[in-house]
Amino acid sequence: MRFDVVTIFPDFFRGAFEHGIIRRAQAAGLLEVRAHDLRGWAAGKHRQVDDRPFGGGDGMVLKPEPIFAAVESLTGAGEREAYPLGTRVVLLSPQGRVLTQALAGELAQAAAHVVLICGRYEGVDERVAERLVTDEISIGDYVLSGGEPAAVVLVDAVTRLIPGALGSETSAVNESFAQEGGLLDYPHYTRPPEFRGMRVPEELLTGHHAEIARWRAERALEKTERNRPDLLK
Ligand code: 9D3
Repeated sequence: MRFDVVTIFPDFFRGAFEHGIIRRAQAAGLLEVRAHDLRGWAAGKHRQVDDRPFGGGDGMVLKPEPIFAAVESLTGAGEREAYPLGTRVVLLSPQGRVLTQALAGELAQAAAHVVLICGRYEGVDERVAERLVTDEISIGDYVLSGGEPAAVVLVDAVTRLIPGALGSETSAVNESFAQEGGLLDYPHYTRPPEFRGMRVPEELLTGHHAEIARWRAERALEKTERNRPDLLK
């Protein structure tokens, strides 16, 4: 699987893909991730990537020409219908559908090449969404300054679902259950059995598997009721 991130802040991604599972998946040849400077596709002496909005208003809008040139050079096509099979062009924007574990799974399964376009606060010329974008995606209902943090989140969530990217395949299956209508995780403890007056729950020290399972199920339900009552609906 290949990710190409198109951004006006390529330095934001320095180090972002050099840790943990993303690094391992790249080393194993399962994944390639590159961040590209949108300015490299901008024309003219000033390499201008943005301009003032028609109709007025604050701030600047990302111009269509450099983004079309970027997508054309990365996919070989200048319109959605002509992309090679398995190509997705994602616009990260607050107007997108919200990223879920199910959507991450769909991308991991169906996509071989994902181009991620990072928007900025002021916006992206709508003709990009109209002609180029296959998926407009948000990572949640809060305001970011741009799509860059969202691109890192998406690459992380999708990469862990690429077959072979995780140590064990079972953990990905368990996790997707835990966030798609299941419960939140139960609390975890390790040594020492007492730390600053806080004791590890007795049930976990007994070695009785049925009692441990019951304790974990109860605590998971308790935590879900407290932090994510929406998941119990
Ligand atoms: C004034 C209206 N705002 C839209 C709701 C403007 C606006 C806010 C933030 C326009 C762009 C942005 C920058 N954010 C992103 O590009 C972004 C984002 C986000 O802000 N939240 C969650 N997911 C994403 S993905 C890209």
